[in-house]
Amino acid sequence: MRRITLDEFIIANQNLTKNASGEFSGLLRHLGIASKIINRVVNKAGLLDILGVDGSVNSTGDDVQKLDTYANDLMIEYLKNSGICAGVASEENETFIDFTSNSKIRSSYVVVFDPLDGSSNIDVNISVGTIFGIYKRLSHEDRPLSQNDFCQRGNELVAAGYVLHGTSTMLVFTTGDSVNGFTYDRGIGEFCLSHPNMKIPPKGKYYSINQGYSNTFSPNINAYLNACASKNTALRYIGSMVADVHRTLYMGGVFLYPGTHSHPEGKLRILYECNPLSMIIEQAGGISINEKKQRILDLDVNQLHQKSSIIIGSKEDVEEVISFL
Ligand code: P6P
Repeated sequence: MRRITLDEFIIANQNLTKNASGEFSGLLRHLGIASKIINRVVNKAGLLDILGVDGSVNSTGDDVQKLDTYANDLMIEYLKNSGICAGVASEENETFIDFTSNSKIRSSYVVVFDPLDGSSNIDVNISVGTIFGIYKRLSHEDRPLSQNDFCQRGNELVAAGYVLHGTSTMLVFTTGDSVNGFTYDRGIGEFCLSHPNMKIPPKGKYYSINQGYSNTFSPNINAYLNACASKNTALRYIGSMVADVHRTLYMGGVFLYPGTHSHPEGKLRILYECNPLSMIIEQAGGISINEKKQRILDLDVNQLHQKSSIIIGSKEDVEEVISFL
């Protein structure tokens, strides 16, 4: 049986979601187009002299990979030219970008994204991905955007998703009622529904953490790690959050990035890493909290690049971690 495409799915469900506007559906479609173009370049990066660092450092101190810059520029261009996005906030940009200031754009939505999460893995051909979240703007459509349009709690997201460039390329997103996965079919150039209504197993067999920092984790986290070791629990850690969380969604388990000496509040950014992935995992039946046991989606966001610790995954696995906190 023919699989339905992303466009067909969006149109078929446009009447079901609370954001039924065609504008919102158009935004999802444009994110799909930008992802296909990023995918084309990611898949032949070694042939394009587009690997490696471009010599700059981003707003959170990470070396910017050439492909980061490419993916970032592309996401900004496609979302701006869509005419249905009021502005964006990206990991790669210090401040947000207001598309309305010099054009007729009067969109109700803004998009936050990490254009290529895990990009330090690009040169060694390990999975990377784009993470995005969509909010309704708070400011009036006749007014310029402000930082408040972006610094919204995760539970205000109207949609969240990611595109994972791995052995296959998958787009996984939710609009708040279910999580659906689409696999990219290069033969027809379309994302096709391959994983409808994804649910995270209540418990998995992997925990995922950069154990190399264990001498800087809290005693509670180390007590949990010792318990994992005593049960010979398997560890899987890719160093690309989008890939580690996707495996956790699909197979169950828990991903942890606790506070460390270099990142006491945690390293991962709330706006465009923790919140979108937390919405996905919660919609799939999982839990996502910080090391203080606060729900990630409830955290106040005061800065675009604000960081948090995160413990995200299967209900039973996260509850086990909570028992050590
Ligand atoms: P560490 C990638 O740079 C990233 O932002 C996430 O994708 C990933 O989970 C994390 O950092 C890896 O950090 O400190 O383990 O190298």
